[in-house]
Amino acid sequence: MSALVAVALTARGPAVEQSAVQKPGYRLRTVWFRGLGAVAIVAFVLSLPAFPYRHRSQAAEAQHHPVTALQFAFVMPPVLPFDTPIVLDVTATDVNHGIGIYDPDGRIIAQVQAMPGYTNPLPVVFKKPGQYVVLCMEYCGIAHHIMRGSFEVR
Ligand SMILES: [Cu+2]
Repeated sequence: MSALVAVALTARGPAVEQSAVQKPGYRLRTVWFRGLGAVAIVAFVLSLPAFPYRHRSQAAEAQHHPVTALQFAFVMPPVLPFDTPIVLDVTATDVNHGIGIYDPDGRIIAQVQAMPGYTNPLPVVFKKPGQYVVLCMEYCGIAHHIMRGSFEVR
């Protein structure tokens, strides 16, 4: 609010020709655009190592574990192996769901859609032992918000 008042007070005075503000305005816009572009590129490069699907090439020889989503639960193994390339074969029995896997620190490490009539392979390597939480990532019905699962990695 105070910023609006400050702008209103400093904007008083005689009108200025557009040509007087156009060139500095375009220059400011160009600098702003290039700055945002640089920030976006740096953020992209810095976040690449955290990309969760880098183990896809290991999927061929990995163990496969079935995961089924249904209103409003996940059916999956209670224990999964630590530091081993595995593939979760994710499907659904009723409607579309999303499966989001959170590590013991609460960070999401992988997600994929769970769709009826289709098995979505999700290659993953669990780098921390402990209790993982699975949350539905797509609104799937009245009890979507309580749809959660868990498994242990050891
Ligand atoms: Cu849901």
